[in-house]
Amino acid sequence: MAQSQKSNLTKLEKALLTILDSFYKYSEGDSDNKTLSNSEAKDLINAELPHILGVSKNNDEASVRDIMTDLDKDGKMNLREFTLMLMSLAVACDEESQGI
Ligand SMILES: [Ca+2]
Ligand SMILES: [Ca+2]
Repeated sequence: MAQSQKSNLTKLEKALLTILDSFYKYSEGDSDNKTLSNSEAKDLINAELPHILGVSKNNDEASVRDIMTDLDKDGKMNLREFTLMLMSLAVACDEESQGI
């Protein structure tokens, strides 16, 4: 997308691009740049979601595995699984703010 188009984007459109940027920033840490490994997911969660989903650096990666949405059970999180995790988090945040 051209820079001139980007500046006209709505807040929600920018948020969607931020999700993509965040995914690829961390997914490209190893040879499989289309998925987040357990270690990449841990780095992403600690750096980008510390207030909503902070995982203690002292925790082993089992806690990250519990958070990861791994629908196809391949031990990695692809973009589809990542976005589903984020949407689940959004619903959880909404419910928490409403005291549900
Ligand atoms: Ca990767
Ligand atoms: Ca997976």
